[in-house]
Amino acid sequence: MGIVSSGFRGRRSGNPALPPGQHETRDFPVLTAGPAPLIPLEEWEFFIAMENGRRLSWSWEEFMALPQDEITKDIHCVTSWSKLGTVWRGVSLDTLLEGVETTGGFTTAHSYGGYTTNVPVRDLLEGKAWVAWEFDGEPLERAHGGPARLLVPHLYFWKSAKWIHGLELTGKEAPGFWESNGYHLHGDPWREERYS
Ligand SMILES: Nc1nc2c(c(=O)[nH]1)N[C@H]1C(S)=C(S)[C@@H](COP(=O)(O)O)O[C@H]1N2
Ligand SMILES: [Mo]
Repeated sequence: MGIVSSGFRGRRSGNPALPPGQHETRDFPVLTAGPAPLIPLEEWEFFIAMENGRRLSWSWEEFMALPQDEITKDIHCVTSWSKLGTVWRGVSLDTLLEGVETTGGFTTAHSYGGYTTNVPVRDLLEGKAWVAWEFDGEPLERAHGGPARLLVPHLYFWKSAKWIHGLELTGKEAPGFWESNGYHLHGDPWREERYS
């Protein structure tokens, strides 16, 4: 057998960067359930609430003093658009979760404004997730989650909670906003974990 033509790849687009059922978009759609909250930097914090009752938090200034990563990743929305090669700056969850104890291994991300989404700890560590505050070299626009959002690019983009406030470690997986409304508990685009 020679080269298999891309016409025989079923629902694949022919672009190996695109998960099944996705198409590429060049612009950056805004998808928000409800109004965008406004969080002044003086009031902003990022917290981690542990199962044992301990709580860590960083002010904006403290957060900015942490090691910063530049991240180039493809993002995939469950509504079928993907945006390839997006460039971000932020603090990795490896840095933020360093020394944090968890017995359960699950988290609920809490956003300012009340949005929640659940993500297992194993999907946040080893260079897989960030709290991102810069997009394309500019401070993250409010519509896209500024001052800062969670960025978990290997899962569908609903997991990347905009206006992130903090992470609550939980003993078992507690479905967040979209996960309680029919979306998949995990959300891996390469396995098309769209709906439950
Ligand atoms: N706080 C909050 N975060 C959110 C959402 C939301 O409604 N509120 N929508 C999610 C969904 S469904 C998607 S697809 C992405 C959209 O991000 P964007 O508006 O920057 O494209 O944000 C996710 N994070
Ligand atoms: Mo979405």
